[in-house]
Amino acid sequence: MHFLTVLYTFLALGGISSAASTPQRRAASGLLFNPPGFAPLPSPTTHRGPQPLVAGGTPSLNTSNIQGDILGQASNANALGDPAPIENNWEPVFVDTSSLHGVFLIGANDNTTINAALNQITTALGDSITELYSLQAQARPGAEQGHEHFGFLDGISQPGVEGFTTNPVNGQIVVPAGVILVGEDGDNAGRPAWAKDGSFLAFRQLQQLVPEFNKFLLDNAVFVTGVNGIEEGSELLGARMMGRWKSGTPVELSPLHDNLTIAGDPNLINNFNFTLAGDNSLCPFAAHIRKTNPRSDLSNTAVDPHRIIRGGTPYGPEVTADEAASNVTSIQRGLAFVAYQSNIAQGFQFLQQTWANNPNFLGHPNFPLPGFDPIIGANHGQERFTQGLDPANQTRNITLVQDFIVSRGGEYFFSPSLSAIINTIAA
Ligand code: N7H
Repeated sequence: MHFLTVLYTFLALGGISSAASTPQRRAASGLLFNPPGFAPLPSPTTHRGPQPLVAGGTPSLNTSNIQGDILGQASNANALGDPAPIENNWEPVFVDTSSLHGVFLIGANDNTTINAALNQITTALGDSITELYSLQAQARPGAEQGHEHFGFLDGISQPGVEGFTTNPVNGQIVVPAGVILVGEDGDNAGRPAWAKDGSFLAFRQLQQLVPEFNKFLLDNAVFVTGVNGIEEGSELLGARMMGRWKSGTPVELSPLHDNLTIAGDPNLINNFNFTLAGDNSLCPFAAHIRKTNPRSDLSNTAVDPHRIIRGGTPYGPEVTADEAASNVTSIQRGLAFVAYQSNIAQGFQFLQQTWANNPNFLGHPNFPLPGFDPIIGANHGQERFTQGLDPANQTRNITLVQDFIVSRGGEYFFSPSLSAIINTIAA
């Protein structure tokens, strides 16, 4: 589903117990927060993430160790590859999160509904909450709806969840429910019982430098027989960096040109593995979708624990004529990245740190090292090398001297199940 408008509102909460028993409070099912029961903070000096709710009336709950998850994102920025110091790039609200306690994600098809929902929340919770930051996201207009700002269709590949996904589309791998949902089969982290069926949320505000990205593609266009002209060569480079054409068609199935028949069929668009050529001639090992979901390159048991459900939405306006003409971004736009998983260390963090930022992954003895994920791979703002993007020359090193995605920070939250909200948190 593509939301026309999504508003992300970051809040500090205080005196939550005063509102906790009202019916309106129970209706606030979008509340995401770092809750009680996940309390053992490493130390006041190292913890930079959201504080647990400690308001009176909070049930006393098992405090199992989940430190890997609740260390805040700011303390994690270096490992994620963000440039230092984060103060230079991050939104201040994410740099010092000492009073950031929660986030509401509000999605609807129009602004009136969004504003009504926000109004309902603020009326119900009154002065027990303070809005610290708000990010207005929205689907892109017209034919670009569902596409992110670089122009690629997003949200195609999501794992199915065992016991919940009844009719997976062709090619959709169904993972054990515990990969996404706390306390289900496959999640052995030992969370408190009330947290069952909740999910951890990794939020990132990722700016995209669209004019710069487009210029890079034109400057570095790649050519093979049948691909003619700078436009086709630059489209091909973009598709090989992503692993999909802008329509969503995987390059593994259609390596040199887009194929709208595949793009238009939900049972074709995600129905592939990376073994068709047994190498990277169809899809580079470095491609974003191969780095973040290597599919049959590895066994299911090696890939499944690292699957995430993504729910990001673009934010910011369309590229202006001035920006397109100058190839320089002057207005911020990007992706309000949202990922759900039962364990952030195994999900979002692992994908970013261990696969996307690791030039040796996915190494193959017969091929040159892939280098960084050319879309999201991060090297503290320094240049990143990639190989295998040029189909005519597998050892050509295409170095990315600038990041086209710039982290503006983020935070980790816990999204409780509706029954946890009703029966435990608001009880
Ligand atoms: Fe990525 N993009 O539009 O450029 N991503 N991503 N992502 N991403 C995917 O297959 C994008 C980011 C994953 O199962 C597609 O649904 C952008 C982060 C995963 O085959 C496109 C940003 C992380 C997949 C993009 C961004 C991931 C995936 C293809 C930031 C994790 C599924 C559409 C601004 C750390 C792979 C699709 C699979 C797909 C884009 C960020 C992970 C087009 C713009 C930070 C797991």
